[in-house]
Amino acid sequence: MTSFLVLNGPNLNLLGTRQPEVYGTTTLSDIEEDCVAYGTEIGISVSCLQSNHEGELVDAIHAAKGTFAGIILNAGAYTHTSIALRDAISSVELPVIELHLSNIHAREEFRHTSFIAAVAIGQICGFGAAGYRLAIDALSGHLK
Ligand code: CA2
Repeated sequence: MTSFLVLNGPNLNLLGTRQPEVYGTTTLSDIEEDCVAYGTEIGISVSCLQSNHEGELVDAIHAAKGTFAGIILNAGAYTHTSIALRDAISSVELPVIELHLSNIHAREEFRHTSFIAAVAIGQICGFGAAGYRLAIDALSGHLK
């Protein structure tokens, strides 16, 4: 069975507990459960991981090679700073969808820059928690 990794970065463990006006009221556990359930519905095995640590995210991207057909990545604030994550994505040659809950282009200028975008197959942002299902569909469509 095709497997996808849903990888979430720093502070996303706080979803649903603070700043609901920006990030909504859905918790990360809700999102992860929904990704797994949606995967089951469409015949894709979905695994989820969250880390607040850049190196752990790099390790997870490396480890994905050979296990997962692709990665859905919400790198949080590392999106705007991390050459290490970008290099990790380039090195594994797996399709990656860059995902954000908020529309990063409609927010502060520093969020308009993504180090991930150039090595991702595409970016989904601004659709809140629903973006994760959109990303699963996009990744699965890309692999067909
Ligand atoms: O919109 C997104 O998904 C972001 O990746 C979220 C990051 C932000 O730095 C990116 O620019 C856009 C921040 C995640 C912080 O999540 C929180 C959730 C609840 C309370 C506080 C932070």
